[in-house]
Parts: sequence; structure tokens; C-alpha cells
Amino acid sequence: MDPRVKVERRRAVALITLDNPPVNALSRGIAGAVIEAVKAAEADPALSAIVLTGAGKSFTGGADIREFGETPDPNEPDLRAMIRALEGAKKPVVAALRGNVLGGGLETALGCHWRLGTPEARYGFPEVKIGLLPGAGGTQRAPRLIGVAPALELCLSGEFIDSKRALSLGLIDREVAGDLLEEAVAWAAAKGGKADGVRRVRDMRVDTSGLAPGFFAAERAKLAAKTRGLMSPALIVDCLEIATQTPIDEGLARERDLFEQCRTSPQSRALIHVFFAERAAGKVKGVGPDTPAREIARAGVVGAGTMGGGIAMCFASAGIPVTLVEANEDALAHGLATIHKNYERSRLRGRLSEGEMHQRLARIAGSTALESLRDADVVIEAVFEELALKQEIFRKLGALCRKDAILATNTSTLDVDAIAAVTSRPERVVGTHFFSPANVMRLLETVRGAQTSPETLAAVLKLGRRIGKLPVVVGVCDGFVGNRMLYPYLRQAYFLIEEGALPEEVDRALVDFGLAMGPFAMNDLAGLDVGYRVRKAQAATRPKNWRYARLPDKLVEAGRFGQKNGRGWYRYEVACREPKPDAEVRDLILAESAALGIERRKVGEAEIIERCLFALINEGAKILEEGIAERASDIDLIWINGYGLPAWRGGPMFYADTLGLERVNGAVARYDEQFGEWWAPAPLLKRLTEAGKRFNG
Ligand code: T1G
Repeated sequence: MDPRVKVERRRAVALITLDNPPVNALSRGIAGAVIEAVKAAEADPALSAIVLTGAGKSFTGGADIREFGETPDPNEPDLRAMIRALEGAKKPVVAALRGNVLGGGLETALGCHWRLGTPEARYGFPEVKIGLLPGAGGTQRAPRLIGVAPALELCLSGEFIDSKRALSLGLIDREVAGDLLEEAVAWAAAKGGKADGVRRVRDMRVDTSGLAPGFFAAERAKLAAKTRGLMSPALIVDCLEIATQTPIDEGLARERDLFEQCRTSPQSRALIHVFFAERAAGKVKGVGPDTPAREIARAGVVGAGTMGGGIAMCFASAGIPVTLVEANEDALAHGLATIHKNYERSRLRGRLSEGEMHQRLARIAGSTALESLRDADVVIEAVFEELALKQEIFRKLGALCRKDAILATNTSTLDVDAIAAVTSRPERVVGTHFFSPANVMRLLETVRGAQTSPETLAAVLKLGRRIGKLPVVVGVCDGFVGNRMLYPYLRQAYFLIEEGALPEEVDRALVDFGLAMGPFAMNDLAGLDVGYRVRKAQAATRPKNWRYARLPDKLVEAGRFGQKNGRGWYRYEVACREPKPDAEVRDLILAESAALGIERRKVGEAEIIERCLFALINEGAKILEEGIAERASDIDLIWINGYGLPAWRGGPMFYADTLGLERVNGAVARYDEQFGEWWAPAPLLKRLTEAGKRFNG
């Protein structure tokens, strides 16, 4: 018997335990072992029933995601066969559920005749988050047990529901506060030999009486906006509709076919890459599970502007008291009012109760004195992007804060080492680059200075997760990883409009590719003056005779700052954020092409996507080679969570891998031939291409 499936006898009940740490994934071989155990129990006259449970904290986290790239062995029993064996058993089968009951795990529980769970158990079909659908009967059994609408919500959201909700839906038959196994065995024993001992979900009828006319069409319409580019959500709706129209065995067969479509899709492979990338990002060189990571009980933020206010909200929303410091009362009052407005908006949208809003606001104290940060465990500076100003603040913080306090800067490009150097504790200085709006965006680019200690990093990684962020550790360079790659991406976008494209054409091509927003609309949102200051700061080090796009500077010098003043690359009507092409900008672009002696030409979508993304990927390869990012998947996470590249593309480096590095390297070399300067191929890209390898090895 497979050691991952244990069988013991409890009274006249066979207790089958899944034991495959860390999440009891239903890996290959487990299905066959469970089938064997069920057959043995069925054949044993001394046994009257069966209980199935999971060892440790959880029932099971579902099928083994690492195996989806493999071709299933037709001779090896799969999850569906295991569920059929459980469901078809003539003796009662009771699922004893605790912790995670997810994906194929929940489908397994639905194949059992009864389900008992502990109060902290959680149930869900997260398959949609990795580009799949419940492919072992979930879309056919769940609607039979809990109704069509709740089953569809469970499958489409990918979210977990708690025990109370599961009980109210009838997903479980009983919540067990006491000894789960004892109660499950007692329940099974009581059902053994009884006429109603075996109750199969497959025999239940799908109740459609409560469904409004056109229910599925309405669900499909709702999906279109929310799941742009994703494939499995629409197929989930199809599966649920099939469940209402066909006998279960036909439904199961059609679900399997649609599952296979998802499983073999590039977007599922990309989303699975992202799943594992997020876990890999937590594994940082020199920071092990035994590296002490101090608790953060009190926080401070310097600067109550957009970023500082958003960062303060992150702490308050995570239950951490925070003091927000500003230079003067007016600025402080404005910052606090903005925070209040943000929370009020969440409350009005039903994301927050009145009580929760007041609890969070009560955790934010305002002050105009840095001394009020004396007892903070961590202080995050979020003032104007100017090195001298930041250094002045860090000198003061270094003198007044506790010696063991962590001092973090929210700088988006400046040298963290130059900031650390002015404090007496460089080992406790780190960059915490939040993305605007800081209380919404998940990415936390965690900048490791030359002297940042492992303990400091461990504390910030733990804090980042606690405040709901995705911390990704990067090294020190101009722009770290995200912004450093943004420079060549934007540069190509600017060159393309000099050569013949218009901003709306470039934006549309990249939005059609899947980006949340094109570069020009993104510029307008962030503020054209922000990039203007960065380019001015970079002027000294930029190669003098290399091609430089003057248009972005010209717009700023013409007073066009973007959404903030209604005019940027686009124009914006009052109180409207819809970008509208502006003839004035078009004329500026045409005049610039003429001034440069460029004969404008039609630029196709393919060239726009290649030029912008391959410049990004080439820079990513340099970043990898320099060790600024520890792994390619970290770069993928940064561009997905900070810059709106769609997760179903897997991130820039994964996308390059799917195209094949030979094609990317060839195109970069061609552009290098044609344009030179900025297009020098990254040595790593060449080397991996020649070796037939990938970025995400
Ligand atoms: N398969 C393989 N490995 C998994 C895994 C899985 N399902 N779930 C987790 N791991 C690994 C993970 O990579 C990490 O590895 C370690 O376990 C701890 O994970 C047919 C098709 C279960 C809520 O999508 O949501 O069933 O980094 O750090 O915070 O219809 O893991 O230690 O090397 O996340 O306690 C559906 C995915 C599969 C659940 C636990 N199930 N997992 O969270 O630990 S598809 C899922 C999670 C399916 C059927 C379909 C979470 C968790 P390492 P962790 P955690």
C-alpha cells in the first residue's frame, strides 16, 4: 500500500487517511491506493462503513498542480476513478474534513456519502485561479448538492467559504467542534447497514426552479468584463449549464473534455507558473526559515501624501497602530482626510462595515513631530523623490528611533545604500517600494541594500505578507527591477510615435495583448511630471549621442501633466478619466517627426508589441545577469502585480520562454542592427538561446 494512504480500523469502520505533506495533494498514485483501500473495506464483512480523512492540519489542497504538465497515464486510476469508487461503495463513506478542503479535495468529499467538518475548515474550488475548472465532477455534483447559483459562485470566484456557510448550503452535513474522527466514525457506524446509509450526490436532481429566465446568459454577460482574456470562467458557466440539462454521466464526460481544454492551455500553464512563482519569491538568499523575524507592533510613516497615506492604511487595515507624520498641520489634515475618504468609499461599496472603518481610523495617529516615531518598530519614509531630502529625514530617524527599529524608504528609484549610509544602522535600512495606490496594489518591491541584514529582510517579508502585500526582493540599481524595465518599454513607445504610430494605437495594441493600461494612458495616470523629473536626474549618465525622445519633455514643458490637470498624452473632460485623443498632441507628434526628418509610416500591432515587450525582456535579462533579481519568476511577479501585465501571460520572462528565446534573441539582434544603441542584446539572452534554455529554468 502506498505510504501516503494509511488504513486503520476504528470499531467496525475503515479509516482511510491521506498523508502527503505539506498539503496532502492528491498526487499520482494516491487515487489507486484509495481505490484499493475502498475495495478491501467493501470486501471485509467485519467492516460496515468507511471514513476518509487527511493527516495533519488539512483534508487536502486538491490535485497536485505540479503534475498538470504531464500527460496522464491511461492505465493509472485518476482522481475521477477514485471518486467513482468512493461514491459507488455499497457501504457508507463519510468524509471527515478539516483545514483545506479544496479543488479535487472538495470534489472527493462530494463523492463521499456524508461530510462532517471542523469549524475552522474551509472549502473552495480555486481551480479558476490557475486557469482551470473543477475537473473531477465538481461542476456536476456541487449544483446537485447546494444548488446552481451557489455552486456557480463557488466555481467562478475561486474563493474559500467557511464552515458556517458550508453548513448553511448543505455542503457539509454536520460541523464537529469536538473530536472529528470519533464523531465521523460514530456517524459512519450508525449509517452502516441502514437503508439510508448510502446517499449519493449523483442521484440528486439539479433544482433549477429558483433560476431566473436567462440566468446563464446573464452570468456570461457579467463575466465578460471581469475576466478579460481568461478562458476557464466561461467554460465553468458552460459546465454548470450542462449540469442542468444532462444526466450526470454525460455531464461528467463533457466536464472532462472542457477541463482538458483548460489544462493544456498556455494560460493555465502561465497561471500555474505564477502560483509557484509567488511561493518561490518568499525564498530569499541568506534568509532561511530560522532567520529571526521581529514582530511589528507599532509603525510610523513619514509623509502623508498619496503614498504615505496609502501605506498608513495598509498598517491600520492589518491591525497595526501607525503614526503618520507630516511637516505641517495643513498637509497632515489633508492626508488624514484623504484616508478617511478612502475608507468611507470602501464602506459605501460594502467592503467595510462602519465599525471596521472606525477601528481602522482609530489606529492612525497624526503628528507633525518626527519624535512621535521614537517607539516605532518600523518607520517607512514616503516623502518627495529627492535624495537630499530623504537623507535628511533618515539622519534624524537614525538619531531618534529605537536602535532596533527598521527604517524603510518608499523610494521608487533612488539609491537605498546612499540613504542607509547616513544612518548609524545601515543593516536595518531597507527599501519598501509600494505601488500606487499603496492600499490596493499587492506588489511590494523589497529593496535589499548592500548592508541590509537577513533579520531586517525577514522582518519586512513577514510584515509585507501580514499587510496583504506580495514582497519581492530586489537589489539596488536605478529603478530596481520594475521601473528599470519600464524605461526601455516607454522608450520604445515614444520612438514608435515618432516613427508613425499614435499614442492611442500603441496603447490599444498593448491593451489588446492583455495589459491593464497602455504606456501613454499609464503616463497620464502617474503624472507626466514624474517621468520628467526622473529623466532629468538620469540626463548626466545617459549616453549623449544615443536616440532620445524629446516629446515627453515637450508635453510637460507645455504644461501637460496628464490626468492631474486634464491634459497629457490625451485630454480628459472634467471629472472624467476616459482618455480622449487630442489633436494638439497629434500635431506635436507630427511636427516632431518632421523635425527629426522621419517619414512617418504605418506601424502594425505586432511591431508595437515586439518593440515594447522585447525591450522590456532584454532589460530583464540584464537584471537577472547582474543579480538584481534572484530569479526570472520574481521579475514576472513584479510586472504582473506592479504594472498590469496579465497573470495569464505569466509575466515578461515567462512570455519570452513561451515564444522561445531564439525568437526573442533574433528580434533583439535585428532591432540592434536596425536601431543600435538601446538594443544591445543582453549576454544572458544570447547564452540561454545558444544553450536552448529558458529564463524560468
Ligand atoms: N499541488 C502541489 N503543490 C502544492 C499544492 C498543490 N495543489 N498546494 C500547495 N502546494 C505546495 C506549495 O507550492 C508549497 O510548496 C507548499 O505546498 C505549501 O503551500 C481536478 C484540477 C493549499 C491553501 O489550487 O491554495 O484540484 O513552496 O505555501 O499557505 O478539479 O497552497 O513549500 O515548495 O501555499 O498553507 C486545486 C493550491 C488544484 C490549491 C495552502 N487546488 N494551493 O496554503 O501553503 S487543481 C489549489 C493553495 C485541482 C481538480 C483540480 C495553498 C493552500 P513549497 P503554501 P499555505
